[in-house]
Formats: sequence, C-alpha cells, structure tokens
Amino acid sequence: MPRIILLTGFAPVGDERSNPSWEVASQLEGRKFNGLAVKSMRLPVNCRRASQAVIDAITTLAPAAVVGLGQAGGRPTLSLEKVAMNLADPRADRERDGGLQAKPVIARGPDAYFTRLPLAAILRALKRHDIPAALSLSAGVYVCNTVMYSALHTLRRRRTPAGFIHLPYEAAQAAHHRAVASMSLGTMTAGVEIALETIARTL
Ligand code: PCA
Repeated sequence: MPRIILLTGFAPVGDERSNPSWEVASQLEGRKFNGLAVKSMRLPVNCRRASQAVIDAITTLAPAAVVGLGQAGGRPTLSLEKVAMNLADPRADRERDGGLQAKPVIARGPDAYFTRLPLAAILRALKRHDIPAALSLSAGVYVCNTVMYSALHTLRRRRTPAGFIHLPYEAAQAAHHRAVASMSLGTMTAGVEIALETIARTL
C-alpha cells in the first residue's frame, strides 16, 4: 500500500461560499512530503457523518499520518490544536448556550486525547517562515473537534501522528463580514505545507 498522509478539509460552513480548509487541502492533493503522498478528503459539516467518514478512511487507507483542517472564522492565526474532547454538539447555533447539550463523540471513550503532531517543531518552523500561528487549547465542541477526536480514538493503539489545524477565514470570505481577521489562501497553504514537511520528517 502506498504510504500516504490523509489531509481532510470541510464543505462550506453555514452561508459561506467556500471553506479555506478544503481550498488548502484540495490544492495539496498528490503532493509528496518525504516520500509520503497527500490524499485529500472533503468532509461534510455534520458531526456524525464526518466522524464516520474519517474513521472509514483511516481503516481503509491506513495512512502514515492524519492531519485535519477546518475553518475557525474570526481567529487571526493558524491554530495548532493541542487537545480533542469527547464532546460534540451537532447544532450549528451551539454558541447560544455554550454547547450545553453536547454529548460524547464516542460513548465511553476517554474524556480527551492530546494531539500526536509535533506542535512545538511545527510552530518553530512556521515562525521561521513568518507564518502567523499559535497553539490552541480548544478545537471547540463542533465538527472539527469531533473529527480530531474520532481520528485520535481510531489510532489510539498505533503510533501514527494525527491532529488538527484550524485556519482563519480567507480574505474573500472576510470581505463579507464586519472587521474580522483573515489570511490569504497562499499563506495558509504555505503554512500547511510546512506543517506536513515537519510531520513527514519525523516519520
Ligand atoms: N469548522 C467547524 C466545522 C467545519 C469547519 O470548517 C468547526 O470548527 O467545528
């Protein structure tokens, strides 16, 4: 089986016309990093279906690494997610009550998993290339957190690196919001390339 990096992105969220996570992931399809070929996959913005899709992909493709990408509209930098919680609120308007109705992603799974990506090395490499990035201690309680948790849970008995990076709005999306942070697709793509290079080097 060819050694691959599974790189996931999402369909547009809500009324958005695009999702930077899929724009970036689809641009990197087929790219090689240290002999590993990127396999890009577009996930639906739906907790149950996205979780099942990522679990199935890991089972059938046996990737050497798994990197999830998602949009975190309003955040100003690439967010390197440290932790995935066993908590999902499938309602799009969950912010209204702080995700009070959240349920476990996996029944009887552990409360949380830490990322298996080398975040410190990725962060250093991004800074060296002048790409704005920061560690994040919460991937939220929606689909992105669900996908990160599902991947780490599926890989819990393997050493496969896996984790998640949130991306800001791209500039074209921010044009339709009031005073919100954004980044060019080129900068985000360069950032994800640097992250994949760093991960592939550790394998
Ligand atoms: N962002 C949402 C779900 C899909 C996406 O791109 C999230 O942060 O959960």
